Amino acid sequence: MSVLLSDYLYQQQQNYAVTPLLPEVITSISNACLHINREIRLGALDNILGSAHTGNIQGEEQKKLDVLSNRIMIDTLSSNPAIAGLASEEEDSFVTANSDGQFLVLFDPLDGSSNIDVNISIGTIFSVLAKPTGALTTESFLQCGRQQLASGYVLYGPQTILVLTLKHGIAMFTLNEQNQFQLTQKNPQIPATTAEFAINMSNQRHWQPAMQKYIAELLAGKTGNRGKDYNMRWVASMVAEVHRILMRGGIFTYPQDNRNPDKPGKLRLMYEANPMSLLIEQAQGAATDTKQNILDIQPCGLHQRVAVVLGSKEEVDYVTAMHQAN
Ligand code: AHM
Ligand code: MG
Repeated sequence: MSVLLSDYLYQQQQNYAVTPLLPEVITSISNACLHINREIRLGALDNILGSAHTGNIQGEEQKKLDVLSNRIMIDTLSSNPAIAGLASEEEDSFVTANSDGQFLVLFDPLDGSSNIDVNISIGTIFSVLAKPTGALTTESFLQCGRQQLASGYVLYGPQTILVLTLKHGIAMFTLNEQNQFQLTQKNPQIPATTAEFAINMSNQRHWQPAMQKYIAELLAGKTGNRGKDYNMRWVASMVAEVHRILMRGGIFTYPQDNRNPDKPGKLRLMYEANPMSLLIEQAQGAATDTKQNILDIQPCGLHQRVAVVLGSKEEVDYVTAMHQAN
């Protein structure tokens, strides 16, 4: 018998001490993603490709679909009374939703923006936190990744796939013909070793020495000290890279580079690194910023950037140790 997202959420409530109303928050997120999915599938037919001719707080050009997805997330989630506040990669500051809400939702509404117009996999990434008591402020959101109650992503690829953790393993759902998320895989385990890496090689000249040395070792192949040939993939959509790693292992990194010392890495801690790191840990992988476990970083800003290394545990431990030896 098929298990739908609603069945799975009910089972989680029966089997574990899931925070009351958290399943409803996940349902709202999935409803928003179903709406985003419909828009993406229409593409040029709905005149939603191309630039919005606006920029976000991080100075990045916004696509029409970035703006639309952000709007859909905010409108859908604000209508759930359990949600107190929202933080989005595309918003300057947090958005107040419902004064009696108990949850905060943080999201990258459409990750992989450079792939939107070329029909390559993109996704929505989300993270759910409990709202601390008292007035809603930026500080309410600045909780370390380990405090997340749930996280996940929806991958808009050849299939639309929701991957979710409520911190009791991972569940993967595929969008079925009835437009419902149907459970298709439970608790994938990332193999501890791998021979596949993902990094944007065009930035090589900007990397720090430890990352230079690590990637050189991988490129040396069988005859180098790692003793095996490595394969490389780079989709330029973190959602697609993390999905591949959950399915068959691998290591993904967007490292710190020397171009902007004030910005350690490109990816955002609250909207990308934390939710993905929780999923990776729930699947027996590891995630660091080359210095510490990403989930232990105490955030200092909503849009904080961080270096990311995640995936197969032995490989992540190896590259992290190399950085510490430096
Ligand atoms: P975005 O949130 O603006 O789409 O940026 C994040 C994306 C990640 O999905 C991906 O890993 C990375 O940026 C790709 O960057 P690059 O284009 O430098 O390879
Ligand atoms: Mg992103």
